Amino acid sequence: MASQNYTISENDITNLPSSKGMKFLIIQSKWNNHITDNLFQGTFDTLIENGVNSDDISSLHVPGSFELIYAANAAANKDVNAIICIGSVIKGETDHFNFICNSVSNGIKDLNIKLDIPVIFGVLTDNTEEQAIARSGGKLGNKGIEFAISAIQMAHLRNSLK
Ligand code: DLZ
Repeated sequence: MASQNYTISENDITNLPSSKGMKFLIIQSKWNNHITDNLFQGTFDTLIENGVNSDDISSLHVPGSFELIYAANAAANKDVNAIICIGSVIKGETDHFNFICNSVSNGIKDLNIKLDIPVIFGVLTDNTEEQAIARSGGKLGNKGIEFAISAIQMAHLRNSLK
């Protein structure tokens, strides 16, 4: 599978410009929190490893991934360089999975068009819990690392366009 060979975490992390002084907001969905806690940790640790001061990382919690959109929009007036939305949607027996995945991906896409702040789509959309575990600190790594790297890259891109 393509994602198994995607090594953004190893390749890009060494080439990132320093992020000292930058501010990041992480919004974490508590649904499937055994997954999102690990994603948060991977994100947080990677920001710190790249020079971000822990005082410059703020966080908010929302009940489920659907609420990430409201929170990111409402928080957009905060003094941050990028917002990282973290969630985990796992397919169940009903169509709810599709509604949530479509709403959240479209909602975050809309925020990126509307807002001046980059909003990172840090939402895992897995068919099984096993897949979610594998991507949140398991055998396929921790996608939180990639969310942080994307946020840093987009924060620098935004600065370069000002
Ligand atoms: C309702 C629901 C379901 C069934 N599954 C998930 C999920 O897998 N991941 C997730 O983040 N949230 C889920 N939710 C909750 C919705 O995101 C939302 O919180 C509720 O529908 C209330 O608006």
